[in-house]
Amino acid sequence: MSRNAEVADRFEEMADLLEADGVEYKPRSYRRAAENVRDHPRPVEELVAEGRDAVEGIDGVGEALADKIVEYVETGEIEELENLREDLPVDMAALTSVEGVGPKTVGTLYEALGITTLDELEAAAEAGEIREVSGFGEKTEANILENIPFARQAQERELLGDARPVAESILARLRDADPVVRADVAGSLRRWRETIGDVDVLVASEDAPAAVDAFLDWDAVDDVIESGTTKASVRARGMRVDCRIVVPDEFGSALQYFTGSKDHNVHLRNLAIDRGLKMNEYGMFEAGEAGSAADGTESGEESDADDPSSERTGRRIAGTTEAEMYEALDLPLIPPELREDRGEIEAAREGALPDLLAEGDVRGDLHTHTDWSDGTASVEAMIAAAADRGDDYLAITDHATGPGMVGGVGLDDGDLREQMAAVEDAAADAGIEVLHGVEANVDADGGLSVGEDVLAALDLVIASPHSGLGADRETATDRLVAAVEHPETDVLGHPTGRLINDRPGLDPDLDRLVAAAADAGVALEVNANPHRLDLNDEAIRLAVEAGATIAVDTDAHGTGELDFRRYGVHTARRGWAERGDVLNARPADDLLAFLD
Ligand code: DGT
Ligand code: CA
Ligand code: CA
Ligand code: ZN
Repeated sequence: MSRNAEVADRFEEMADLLEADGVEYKPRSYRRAAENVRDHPRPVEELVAEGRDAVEGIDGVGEALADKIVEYVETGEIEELENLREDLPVDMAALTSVEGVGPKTVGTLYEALGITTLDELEAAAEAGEIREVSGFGEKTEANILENIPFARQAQERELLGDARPVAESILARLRDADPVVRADVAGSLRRWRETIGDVDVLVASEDAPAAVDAFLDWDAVDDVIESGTTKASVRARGMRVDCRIVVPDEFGSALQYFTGSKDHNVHLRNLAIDRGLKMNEYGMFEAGEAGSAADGTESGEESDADDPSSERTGRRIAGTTEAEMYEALDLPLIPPELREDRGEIEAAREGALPDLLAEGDVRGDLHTHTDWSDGTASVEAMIAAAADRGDDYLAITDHATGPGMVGGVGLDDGDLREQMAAVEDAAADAGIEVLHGVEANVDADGGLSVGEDVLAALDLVIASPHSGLGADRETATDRLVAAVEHPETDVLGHPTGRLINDRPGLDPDLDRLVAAAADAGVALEVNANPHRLDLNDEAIRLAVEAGATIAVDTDAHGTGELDFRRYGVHTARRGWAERGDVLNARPADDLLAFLD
C-alpha cells in the first residue's frame, strides 16, 4: 500500500471513531481529506519533505490535518488515532458492515453494552438487550439480528477459486448475447488475487440498456442490488457481481481502469500527468486547454452518475484497446497479475518485465493423491486423467503416516512398497511418464515420517508440514529449513500450511527458507488448491529472486482437482515467476535430472 493510501485509511478510521463519539462536522472533513490524499498525484512523504506548504496544498487539508500527515510520515503513527482506538476498542469495520449499523450506533452500543465485535452484537440482540438501549426498539433489534449473517459473510472475501467459475458463467452468457460486442472480467479477479471482494465484469456494447438486461437475465441472480442503464450490481451464488457497460471504443481504457489495482492506476496516472496527458476510464487525452472538442465520444449521456463529458476533454489519443493505453505512455502492456504497484511500472519502463510462466507451460503435476490415502480416484484413473489433459508426466504422492495424519489416512513403509508395484503396473501402458512418490510429514524437528530406505527407493519426495502450524517464527523456520536440507527431500509441500480465511499457518523467515531451498536444490511448492495458494505471491517472488526453484502442483485428491493448476500458475505469475523458475515446466528428462 502506498503511504497516501495508508494515511487515507487512517483518516477514514478517525472519521468513524469521531462520529461514533458523537463529534459533528469533523468526521466529514476527515473523509474528504482521505479521498484527496488517496488520489493525490504525489506521495505524501515527498510533500512532507518539501515542507508544510506542500502538505497543506492538498485539497481539504488544513493546518490540523497537515500536522497529522507529517506525524504519520515521521513516526508511522497518529497519536490522536491511537487515543481514539483506546477509547473505543471496537471492530468498527465488522460492526458497520451490518446494514443499519453506522459508527454512531457502534458508539452508543459500546457505551451502553460494551459491544466490540459481531459475535457480541449478535449475543446482545439474541438476549433482547439492544431494545432496552435508549433510541433502539424491538424492530431495530430484530433488523440487526437478521442482517448479521449477511454481514458476516460479506466480511469474508471470496476465494479466487469460488469467484472464477461464477465470473466465467456470466461471461459465457454475455458473450452469447446479441447486444454484447465484448465481455471481460476486470478488478481483482482479472489480477487473480487470492481473495476477491466483488466480481467486476465489463461489457462493450452499442446498446447499453439491452446489455444490462442480458446481465440481469442471468439465472444465477438471487438479488438485484442496483440497476441502471449502463451498470448493474447483483448478488449471485453468495457474491456481489458488478457489471458495467461501455461503448466499444472505450472498452480498452475502461478495462484498464477497472482492472486496477488502484495503486497501479494512481502510479500510471502520474506518469500520464508528467507527459501532459490525462488518463481515465474514457481514454488517454492530451491535457491541453479544457473545452476543446471531444471528437467521436458523444455517447456519455446515458451515464447514471455524474456527467462524464468533462472527463473527455482534449484530443483522445488512445483507449480502444488496453495495449494502446500503455503504449501512449511508452510502456508495454503489463500483465494484469503484476498490476499491484510492486515495481512493475519501473520494470516495464526499463524493458525488464518478466516473461511470465503461462498456463500451457506446465507439463505435469508432481503432487497428487489417490484412494490409497484420502484421494477419491484410483491410481489408474488419476493417470488417465493426466494423460487426457495432455500432460507429459504425473507423480502419485499419497500421504505417509506421521504427525498431522489422523484416522489411518497415511501409508506406512510397507504400504508404500506395495504401492510401488501397483504404480509400476498402472504406468506400464499409461502413455505418459509416471513417477511414484510420497507426501511425507515433517515432524517437529524437520525429520520425515518415512523410512530412509523407502525414501531412497521413491522417485520423488514431497515434505509437507501438517502439524504444529502454530509454532513461532524461529521454530517454524528451523523446522522447514531442516526439512529442505533433508537429503531425500525434493519438494517442500504447501510450505506454510495456511488455509485462506481459515488458518494463518506458519510464518517462517522467508529469506532464510528460500536461500536454504536454493542451496539444497529443493523446489518450493506453489500449491494450487484455491484454499491454500501456498506459497503465496509475495513469497514466490522472494523465492525466484533468490534463485530457488518452484513447483506448481494441485495436490489433487480427485481427477477434477487437476484443474486447480491454473490458480497455481496465475499465483506464480503474481510472484513474477518465469518458465525457467518452475520445476514442472521442464521436460521429463530435466525433471528427472533435478530429482536425482
Ligand atoms: P476487490 O473487489 O476488493 O477484490 O478489489 P478490486 O481491485 O476488484 O476493487 P473494486 O472492485 O473496488 O474496483 C475495481 C477496480 O476499479 C479497481 O481495481 C480499480 C478501479 N477503481 C475503482 N474505484 C476507483 C477509484 O476510486 N480510484 C481509482 N484510481 N480506481 C478505482
Ligand atoms: Ca472487485
Ligand atoms: Ca467492484
Ligand atoms: Zn497433498
